[in-house]
Amino acid sequence: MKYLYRLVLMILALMMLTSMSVNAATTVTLGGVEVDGNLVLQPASGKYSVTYNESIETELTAGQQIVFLVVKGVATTPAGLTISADTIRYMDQGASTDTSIAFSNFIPSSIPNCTVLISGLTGVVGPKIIGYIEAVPVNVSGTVSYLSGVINRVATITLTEMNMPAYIPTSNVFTVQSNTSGQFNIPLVTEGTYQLVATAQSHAKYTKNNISIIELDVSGITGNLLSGDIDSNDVIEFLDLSAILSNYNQVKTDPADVDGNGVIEFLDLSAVLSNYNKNAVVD
Ligand SMILES: [Ca+2]
Ligand SMILES: [Ca+2]
Repeated sequence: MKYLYRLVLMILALMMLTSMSVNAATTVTLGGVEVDGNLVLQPASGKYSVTYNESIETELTAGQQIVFLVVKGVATTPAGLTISADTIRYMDQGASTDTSIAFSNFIPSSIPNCTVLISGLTGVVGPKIIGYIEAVPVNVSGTVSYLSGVINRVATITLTEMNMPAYIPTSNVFTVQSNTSGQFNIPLVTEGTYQLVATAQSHAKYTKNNISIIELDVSGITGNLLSGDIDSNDVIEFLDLSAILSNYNQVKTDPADVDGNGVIEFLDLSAVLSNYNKNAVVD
């Protein structure tokens, strides 16, 4: 009876250990797909290495030829990937030991979010996913135009990831300020499809949809914030005009001072008139 009690305790302890190791695995979202964080490869000096230890004893025998693939895209099963000449970012082959196969110091030809697979295991049909590589963040830059005044007005640029699945609680959001010439630079943007929104005081916002960030820097984005939207409702209309007229020739800090030179005057009026009845620009 005493031994049975000990046996039950040991089994319980083992079960706890097993569940602990499962809980300890973090999940990482790559391209909207949750993957085991333990399988996300970390580069050393820009190079990647991976070792696969067979999961059952008969998968490998010494000298077995194994094909190694790094494929663009992320999926939790190989069926979710497109494996073709266009999507393969690295390919190699090597001979295994009796228990493992290693590929060291490889560099994919480019680094979008990738899935790492091996093929040729005994008893495994088709390739098997053994890891993932995270995309290298890129730089997104461009220039927005607006009526820049003497108060060094700048635009706020917000880049928000679009079309995220509902189970992802938060989207990637990046926010920067432009300089007074409207130039902006957003560093470390991760792969995805984004919406850019630029706002500035007394201007209708500018929106650009479906900016695809894959693996290369994006530069040369241009956009136009229409000046004269004093009440910030993204259309330049009578309310904006009347705000100018009711403050005309006054020296004050007010959104009606479209060009930000400290006085509401003909420059502000002409900004409203030149965009009258126009809506915020969406590209
Ligand atoms: Ca308005
Ligand atoms: Ca002014």
